[in-house]
Amino acid sequence: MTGRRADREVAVKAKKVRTDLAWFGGEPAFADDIRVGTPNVPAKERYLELVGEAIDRRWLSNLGPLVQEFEGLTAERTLRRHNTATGNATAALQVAAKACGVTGEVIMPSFTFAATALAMSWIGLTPVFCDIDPETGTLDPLSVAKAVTPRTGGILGVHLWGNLCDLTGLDGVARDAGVPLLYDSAQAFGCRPLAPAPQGAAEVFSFHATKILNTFEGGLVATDDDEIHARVRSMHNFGFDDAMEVAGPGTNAKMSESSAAMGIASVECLDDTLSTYRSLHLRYRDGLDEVPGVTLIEAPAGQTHNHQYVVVRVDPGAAGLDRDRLFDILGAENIRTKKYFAPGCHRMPPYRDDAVHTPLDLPATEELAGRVLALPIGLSVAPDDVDLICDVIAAAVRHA
Ligand code: T4K
Repeated sequence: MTGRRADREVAVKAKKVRTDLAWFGGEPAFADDIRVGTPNVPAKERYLELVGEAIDRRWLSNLGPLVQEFEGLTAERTLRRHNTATGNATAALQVAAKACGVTGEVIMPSFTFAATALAMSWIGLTPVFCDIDPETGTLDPLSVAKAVTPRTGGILGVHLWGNLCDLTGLDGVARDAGVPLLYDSAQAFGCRPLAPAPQGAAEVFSFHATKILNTFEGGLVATDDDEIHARVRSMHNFGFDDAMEVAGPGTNAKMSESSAAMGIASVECLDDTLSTYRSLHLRYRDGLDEVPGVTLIEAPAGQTHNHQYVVVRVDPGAAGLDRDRLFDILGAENIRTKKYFAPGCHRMPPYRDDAVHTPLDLPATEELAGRVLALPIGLSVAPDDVDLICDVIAAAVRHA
């Protein structure tokens, strides 16, 4: 037995193992909501200092000094040659797709946050949904290869929950198809392959309030390609060239100085944040170890991970209750979980009523979408909170 495990058992004994549940009339485990997605604010004073300087400078947007500094700092984490900060990841996906020359149909997973698909549809591209690896939740290269047609104009992988896609497999499919490969890395800041691997023409990160590193709203396009980078720089800033003349198509996808201030303050202490997430993740692993039918989805080998999401898979046969029932039971305890990501995009309007998107045979997607539940994690979640959440889950399974 590990030292930490022994400590935990002592703590659990001292605390009284839960037998009652609010769902059945007991007192809620938490007086106030404990939520997935509560924003991290690891360095409020530093943020206020930086944003104060921006206000005094009277330079609040349009590629100001804080945005430039933030872009430089993120390069240490993305390990890409070029980084362009944006107002959010949805706009960044659109700029990246345009800058990479994606046209027509884009092959992508259905099992992702809706923004992946909606960002593409909004710029006139057609998502074509493929199935995923049932263990990692990421795009299955075999499913992608089968979906390639002459209409395919790009492939968009999603590093779901920070789990990197099969980089080599997807690179091979994209090369065979002769189309650009992009990655939606919205959930994968801090997740990099340990060995060199092809990482696509461009990738996009999110710094939304709920992400491990947030800039209130924010995103980033990262690429190693000089020409793609030049197009991204121009397109995210109204199509301006270096002389500030409109030289091509563009939009406004710029990050503000206020967002960059939050980003700088947060990235400066990112190592501590990552370490907190890692230890909370391990604590969940210990706490759920012996709960039948509730399995923590583990980080794949061969990469660094941010542990931004703690996702469990609920197998009703072994747990005696399904994911939706567990969601309700936890909600009654003021534990606000999220069904990340259900339903699959192909089952959402505007896709579900469109013959291109449905009916689709995506068995791994349907299975995971019906079983996964994201549990609270973040700088506002204490180790004791994790113990209590695990105890509630264990009690729910015992009751079932
Ligand atoms: N691609 C992927 C794969 C993505 O995951 C995302 C975003 C994108 C693209 C697009 O990135 P952005 O354009 O947003 O940069 C949330 C986030 O809004 C969304 O950014 C994120 N993915 C997604 C996974 O999670 P919802 O619909 O779950 O948000 P909501 O309002 O239910 O909030 C989630 C939880 O966070 C709740 O428990 C409430 C809590 N919360 C939220 C906010 C904003 C707070 O406690 N405080 C807050 O300020 O999408």
